[in-house]
Amino acid sequence: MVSAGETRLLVVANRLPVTARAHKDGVRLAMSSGGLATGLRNWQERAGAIWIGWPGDVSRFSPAQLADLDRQLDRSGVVPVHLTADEIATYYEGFANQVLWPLCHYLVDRVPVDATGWRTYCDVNARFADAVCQAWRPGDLVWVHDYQLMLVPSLIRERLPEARIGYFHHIPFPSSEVLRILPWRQEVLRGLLGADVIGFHTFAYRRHFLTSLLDTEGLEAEVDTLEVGGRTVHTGVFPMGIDAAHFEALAREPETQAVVARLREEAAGRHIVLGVDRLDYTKGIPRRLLAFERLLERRPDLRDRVRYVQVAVPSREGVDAYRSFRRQVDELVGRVNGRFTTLGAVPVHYLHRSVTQRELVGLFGAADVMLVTPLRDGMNLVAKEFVAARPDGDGVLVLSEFAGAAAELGDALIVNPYDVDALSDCIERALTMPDTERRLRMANLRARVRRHDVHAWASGYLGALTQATAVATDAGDRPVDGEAALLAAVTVAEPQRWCLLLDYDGTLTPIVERPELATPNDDLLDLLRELAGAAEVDVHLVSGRPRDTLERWLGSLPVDLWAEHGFWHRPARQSRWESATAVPEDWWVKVLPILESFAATTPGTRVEQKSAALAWHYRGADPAFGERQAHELRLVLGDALSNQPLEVVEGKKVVEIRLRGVSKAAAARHVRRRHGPTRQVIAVGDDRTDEDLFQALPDGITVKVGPGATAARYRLDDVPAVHRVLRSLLTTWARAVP
Ligand code: GDG
Repeated sequence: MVSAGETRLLVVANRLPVTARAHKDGVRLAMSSGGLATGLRNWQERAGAIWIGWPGDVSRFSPAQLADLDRQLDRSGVVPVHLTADEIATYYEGFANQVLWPLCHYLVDRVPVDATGWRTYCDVNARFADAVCQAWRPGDLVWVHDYQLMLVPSLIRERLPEARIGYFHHIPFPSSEVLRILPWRQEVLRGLLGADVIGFHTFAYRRHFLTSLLDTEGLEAEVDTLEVGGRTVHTGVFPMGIDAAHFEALAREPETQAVVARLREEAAGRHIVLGVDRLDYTKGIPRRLLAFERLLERRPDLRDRVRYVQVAVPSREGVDAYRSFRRQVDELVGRVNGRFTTLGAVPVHYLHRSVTQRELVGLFGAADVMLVTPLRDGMNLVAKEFVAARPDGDGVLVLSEFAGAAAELGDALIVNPYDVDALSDCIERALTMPDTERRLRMANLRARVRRHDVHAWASGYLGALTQATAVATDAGDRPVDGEAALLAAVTVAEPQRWCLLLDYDGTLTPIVERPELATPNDDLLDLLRELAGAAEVDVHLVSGRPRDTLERWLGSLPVDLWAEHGFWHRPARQSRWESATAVPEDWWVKVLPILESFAATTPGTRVEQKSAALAWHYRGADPAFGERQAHELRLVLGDALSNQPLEVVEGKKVVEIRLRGVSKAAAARHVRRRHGPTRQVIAVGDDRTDEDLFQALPDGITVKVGPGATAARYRLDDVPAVHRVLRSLLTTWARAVP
């Protein structure tokens, strides 16, 4: 595995963590420390990180200032992708923020009817990919960020097939029913699949992504990985944290304590309820104001005892929806204040501006109740910052169930932000919560936020990316693609006496919808007969199928048959089957009813009974439902089979339960016992169960059919390729024998 100490990181994000200001002689560059930059600090110090992205609007810079900017960026390890005003209006404000942003936040009515910008989105994504390809060196890790750049992973992959690419999605990934509204859903999904590791904040987002792939592309995940064009794509859940130590230290500084004291003094004994958000329609500000209004209606006694401070940071003001949203919020604030302001107090203090980080932490420290009630939010870091900024262990967090943070911060008061009455009750509950409960909840929240901070997040993600791509950097560990390489290996191998161990389904015949229809055709039977008839060649068919099927289909051939994954063996030219292990009589009693109940409730599935195994086949089920049921079945079996001599084996669209220790490796052991090293073994298979065979033959010529991770040394694309190779071998062997 490559360690951080040796590996450069290319971070690709729409906006660079820099601000450039022009002055008369040139440009002043300030690096800002956003969450991501902070999380990568350790990596940057050890191995170096190069940032690639948009440095902001530099349209007013003179040519000399632009040249100065590029020089300084270069010195700071930053590669700028300059965007024109038109590109920003179309790609960023147009497509990313007017189409993808509302869609991912389930606010489909906000998507303009004349959604435009797709072409520019593609072009700008291509420009980012160009910049990455130019900066890239073999071994680098590339980490692409967020919804503005969803096509970049595949655009890089096309040009640098061996690149190690990660992608992290910072906003919600919507349900597949919402994503399918997007006319370019397929392009966007395919864009992401260029990555090796696709990261999300929550399990739900990952689930939605995988369901979208199944619905749109027919691509199925095995737990959390996907096989795409011969590559393995991993998906993972990495909830982003904050620099908790920094917020805590800032909160303890005397200057910050002074801000807290001043805010409390100004509130003159009133409770402070706080909201801090970008002024964005996803953040739930109008319903929050309505809930506060309702509270003051219901509880006149609170009217002069609570102050609600709302910081609304100006955001995306170039987008129409944000301008009209601002008016809506202004009006609501005016209405609540018009109704409830007294000569002594204004209930809502509304700041439409940003604040310094010290003011922000001061506000956190002064608040009795923090309202984080977005309608949807990828994570929401403000919730975590509030918690970290409370070393006094006090304060109540009210958190929307639709913020990613809710999946982690169960000790907050969790609320449905669409339910104005519930939100109003929740604010009341927070204001009147007993001291011990407040402190207990806050203590639990603080433990979580401190432990899972931004450093843990960045190293967790990059660790996963490093590990997932470690094989790709070591060509020696990878199966060699292609028929030519395999034939060359056979031709040079000594001795020239052979054992062929061949799987059946998916290797010699294509996988079919109904397994009973996979009968061998005459071509295949001829091929196998000729192979078995060649001098010094033994052929073994090693299948998961039951004895009677193999006998019916292949019994007339002079080959060894292995049924039920090596449990039964019928030597060539004999009629008796021998079992490899003694089978306890009632081993299936517990398992069969479970499988039958799954077959009954999952249309299109069926149970197969074998001597030493039971299998639940779900190829005929609705793909998504079948996968979900298979997952459920594994969980149920996990409980039911503990302490039993049984194991669960995954196959293609089949969950199989078999006696522990029974595997195709039995066939490998048999030929080794019988012939020792005097015969070279070629083993060919496509399924997980064939991996047992490959692993038992470390010095054999092992061949995986189709994509996917494998222990095999060679890879063939498909069944026709297997037939071609076997035919060529026949010719080679015929020539070798006089
Ligand atoms: C996206 C996702 C996800 C805000 N106002 C001021 C200020 N801030 C800082 C906060 C916080 C950050 O901005 C906002 O982060 P959020 O997480 O709340 O939201 P988004 O910007 O929408 O970010 C989001 C995030 O990506 C990370 O993956 O959590 O769900 O939408 O750090 O403190 N900072 C200062 N003054 C302000 O007025 N100094």
